[in-house]
Amino acid sequence: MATSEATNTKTQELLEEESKKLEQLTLPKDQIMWFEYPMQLYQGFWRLNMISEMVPAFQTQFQALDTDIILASLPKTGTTWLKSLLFTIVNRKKFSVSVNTSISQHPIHTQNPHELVLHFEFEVYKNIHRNDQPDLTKIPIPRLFATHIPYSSVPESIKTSQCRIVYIGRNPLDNFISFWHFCLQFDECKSIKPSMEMMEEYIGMYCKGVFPFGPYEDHLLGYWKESMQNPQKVLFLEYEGLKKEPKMQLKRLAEFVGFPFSEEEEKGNVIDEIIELCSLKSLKEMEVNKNGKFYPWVENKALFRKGEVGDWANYLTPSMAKQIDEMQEKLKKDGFSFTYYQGNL
Ligand code: PAP
Repeated sequence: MATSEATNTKTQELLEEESKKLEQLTLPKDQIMWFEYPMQLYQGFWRLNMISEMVPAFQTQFQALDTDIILASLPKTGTTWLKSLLFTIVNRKKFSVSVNTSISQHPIHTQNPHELVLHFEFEVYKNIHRNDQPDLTKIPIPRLFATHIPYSSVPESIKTSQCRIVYIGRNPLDNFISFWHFCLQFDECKSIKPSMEMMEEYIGMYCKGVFPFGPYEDHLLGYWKESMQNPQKVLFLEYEGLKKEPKMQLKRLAEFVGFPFSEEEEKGNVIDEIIELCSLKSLKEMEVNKNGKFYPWVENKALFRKGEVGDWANYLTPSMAKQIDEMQEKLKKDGFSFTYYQGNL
């Protein structure tokens, strides 16, 4: 059997096995809607139906290289920001960030960060339904990829190879508010008139883990535990930490991915220039992010909102905030608490 046929059969088998398991579950078997998008429980997390074929294809077909760098996150925790930082750090010899050279030639000016670092389950495997396997041989090394899939479900080769994973976590209150605003920007949701009742309903789902790639605590703890047991494999970053101490966090990131800043670079302006180039203000003003559209269902500009820590306080009632904040208690039971977000309820 040809390799591609064999991998397609494996993908098919995995899909069938999962649908049998789902039939036996007492949990909701039917699809549940997250805004206008149906999703189903798959291997313990909520998978959007739009990626139902891409996920098993990624799981069965992807072969990690030791040099790969994989960014992992829940949606709305700082993925776009980290993609821009990672791409800029790793490629700084090829694409200078110095203001003395023509900075506008940097790819970040013409491509949204999601285009520069592709998500496995949305982009890399998107044509798999046509049996069209991606050709990953042309991607420059180190290959940069991203995923929202929880650690327990990433392909074996990611776990067993020497490739590195950078995870970004964010406090659940701001994560929910960011998610809420983002989803209302989907083309399909523009006619929705949001109300407090609707927000309450979505908070209920979010807290039960019923949202794309949730549950929240399983996702965060899965990667965090791996980062504790295997610190050379997974680097755990916090959105709030990147906001508070960007320089220090960038140094950690660059070192972890094998592109440390030299003494000369540290003395010069390189780190500050990367921070500036990838800042929310800078990305927001770029033409590609003001008027472009990378994902078919949403405009690029929806990816850049306020980028503030504590913005939840402008939207949530005290009881809503308390409900979401209880998720931090779940994290504490497993020994996790945010370093940079103490919460102030
Ligand atoms: P994604 O999962 O759709 O890629 P993601 O990038 O993880 O979304 O999260 C978007 C959040 O990051 C938004 O937060 P907010 O809604 O609270 O404002 C967005 O504004 C913020 N963000 C995007 N780019 C940056 C950046 N360069 N610096 C800081 N925050 C950013």
